Amino acid sequence: MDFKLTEEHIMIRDAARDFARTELLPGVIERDEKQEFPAEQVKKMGELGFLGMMASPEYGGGGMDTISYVLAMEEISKIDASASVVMSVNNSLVCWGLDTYGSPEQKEKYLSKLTTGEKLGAFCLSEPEAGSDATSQKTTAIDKGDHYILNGTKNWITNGNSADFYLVIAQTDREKKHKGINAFIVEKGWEGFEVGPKEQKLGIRGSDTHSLNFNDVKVPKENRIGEDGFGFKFAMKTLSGGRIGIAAQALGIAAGAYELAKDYSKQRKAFGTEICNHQAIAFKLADMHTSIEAARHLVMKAAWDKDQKQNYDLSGAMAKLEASKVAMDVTVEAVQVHGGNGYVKEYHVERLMRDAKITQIYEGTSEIQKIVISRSILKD
Ligand code: COS
Repeated sequence: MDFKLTEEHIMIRDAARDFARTELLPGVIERDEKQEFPAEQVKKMGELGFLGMMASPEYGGGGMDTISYVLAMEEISKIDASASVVMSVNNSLVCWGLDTYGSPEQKEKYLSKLTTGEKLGAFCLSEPEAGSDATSQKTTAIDKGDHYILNGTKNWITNGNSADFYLVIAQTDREKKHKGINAFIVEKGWEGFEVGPKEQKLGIRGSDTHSLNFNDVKVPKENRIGEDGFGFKFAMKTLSGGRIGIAAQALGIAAGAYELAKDYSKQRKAFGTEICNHQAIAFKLADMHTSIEAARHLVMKAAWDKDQKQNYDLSGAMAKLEASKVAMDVTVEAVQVHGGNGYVKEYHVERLMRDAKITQIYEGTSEIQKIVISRSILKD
């Protein structure tokens, strides 16, 4: 067992930390307030290789391991969780899905543009009536020979308006239930494809979340991913890895809030001394640090499992379940340590608290993670 990071890992982590501090921190409060997508910053993330970290170098990716990816995700999330969700979706749902299951032609045409940030991706599984119950897809893709006709609505889609390429899950044959589901690559601008209104959100307000409407959209057959009927497995496999990214995001939100609270406690004075000298505050910091370290071990273990080609459905679900809980607990405490200042925007912790909540919801709610975990531990 070796808990040491390699020099390369440290370099990647430090590069992400520098980027977050110099490029994302300025303006993060304003973007949150105005619900403004960090377009310029995302472009730079693409140029620096943060949008296709694990993808094959042959298609412009960084060819890095999952440990590198979660280290970078944590650093970006400490500062700006709206930017890190863009990074997470593009890396672990869209690029990974295409790299692993796409045809050489799909990789050439789509993946090579997504890894560099020239184009942005979105992953479209959720529907108004199919979020957790993912097999109940109402969106249909009817086979018309050399193409499919896509109809339906997708909800809460990250990068909804900013994306160029969308991986869309749809039902081709209802009788076959989940075995009749397919995944397709759909391009923005295709006839019949409309981006719906932007959601007004509690947190990650800089990311743009939209519903999408597909009205008789013609999708060429070569844009189906994998064999006929592979779509549900594709979604599940992809989300298993996505959950490691979101776990890293939650970890970063928690760690960012903790670092702010620790620094603040060393400066703020009450009753004649810095507040960190009061046990009431010091014990909070001790609890925060301990729970963050525990979550970090789960996140790293899940990333390691993935890198070692071991099954990571269970470890990824546990990492997401725990890290997202820690993100909620720690950010609430970070606001408390800041007292009145914690409740105002310029101290950042109130935003991190709002951002934390979504990590218990997207890419599988905490309740879904418990289904995955309990089924896994009970099966033998
Ligand atoms: N990898 C590969 N295949 C998987 C899988 C995984 N991680 N999880 C499930 N499957 C397969 C199953 O093996 C089964 O296929 P077979 O019939 O060929 O064996 C199929 O998918 C259906 O699985 P299951 O019967 O377990 O389906 P359920 O309806 O019970 O749902 C859960 C399973 C709840 C785990 C699934 O629906 C889920 O993850 N839901 C949440 C989706 C989500 O994250 N939504 C958020 C939107 S994305 S932001």
